[in-house]
Amino acid sequence: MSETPVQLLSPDGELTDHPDHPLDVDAPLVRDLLRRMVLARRLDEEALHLQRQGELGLWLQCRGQEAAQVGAVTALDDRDRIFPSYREHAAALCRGIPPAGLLSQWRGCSAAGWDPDEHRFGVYTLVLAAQLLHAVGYAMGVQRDGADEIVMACLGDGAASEGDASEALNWAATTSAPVLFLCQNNQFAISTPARLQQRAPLHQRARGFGVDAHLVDGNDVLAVHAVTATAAAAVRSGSGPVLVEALTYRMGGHSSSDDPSRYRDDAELAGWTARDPITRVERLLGRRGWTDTAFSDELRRESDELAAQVRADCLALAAPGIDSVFAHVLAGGSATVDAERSAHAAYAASFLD
Ligand SMILES: Cc1ncc(C[n+]2csc(CCOP(=O)(O)OP(=O)(O)O)c2C)c(N)n1
Repeated sequence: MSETPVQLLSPDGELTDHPDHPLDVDAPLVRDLLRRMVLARRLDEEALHLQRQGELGLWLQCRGQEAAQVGAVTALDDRDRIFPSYREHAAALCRGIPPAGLLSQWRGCSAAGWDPDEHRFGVYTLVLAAQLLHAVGYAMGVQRDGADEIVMACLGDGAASEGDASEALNWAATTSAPVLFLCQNNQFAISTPARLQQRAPLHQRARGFGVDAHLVDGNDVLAVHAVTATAAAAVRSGSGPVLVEALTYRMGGHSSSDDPSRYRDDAELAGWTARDPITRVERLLGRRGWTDTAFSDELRRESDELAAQVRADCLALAAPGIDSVFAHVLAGGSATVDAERSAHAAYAASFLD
């Protein structure tokens, strides 16, 4: 049987304390978390519009998952390393990745639009769960170097069904690697509901591997922030990996290519809409008198500006020359790749236009 998820903020905006996950909640913290979620949602919406207008090949919305990502990343230190999957746009914004960097992959302009070292944020991984093994391997290196950082590895409920996920959990447990696994259980793996692909909830499965685990309301940014802070402190103390399962909901389709109304019903969607991560924080700010017109006007202005910037930056992304495909195959180059580059150049030159 699954346990009750940790919650600090009810969907009505009512705040309660949790004995195991204390958090000093004040206006600056709540405003900061809200701002990050609002900007992430605006980026997400604008990117979807761009996809619909043919400017992006594909977009995978993170709408609904802003609290899980913002709550978790803001509970880490900047030096901690994150290994994302492919829907972590809100997390990426928290790490200062420029929106154009995020969009360039989905516009087909690059395989990764940012420097993972600069932002301490790995490239998006589309092969499910592969990043978990990268994260554990990296964390084992951190451990051997005695480096002052921990690693956060992101996965979805669907990725948890991959063999690589079990392998990563087991390796992390047996080596006591400093990894915090963040599972955003958004209820679906494309069209497959989580209940059809697991008999035991993921937080329980993690414990079976010897990985301590927490279950949290993933639409409650304060709860995710508090639980991740507890988990990060444990991982940092050297006591081994921890998994945080954030129960959330993917409000959009799996990607801009599918129609979610084919596999889920309106009542379910309405139930989760009532638990929207942004609305409940706005309610808290209202209840406490922590908001005013100046704050909301400024946030609206900032998000309009972001949307305009996202659009302008996207349209300015130039298609890469074919040479770049050959340039990044092998460090130092190779005669075979050079021959292939020449063969392609000759082929391209054979066309009349
Ligand atoms: C190894 C592998 N198998 C299958 C796929 C196809 N695939 C892409 S996304 C996806 C579902 C992922 O669901 P989840 O991990 O819950 O993440 P979400 O997309 O819901 O964020 C699948 C099966 C893949 N990308 N990689």
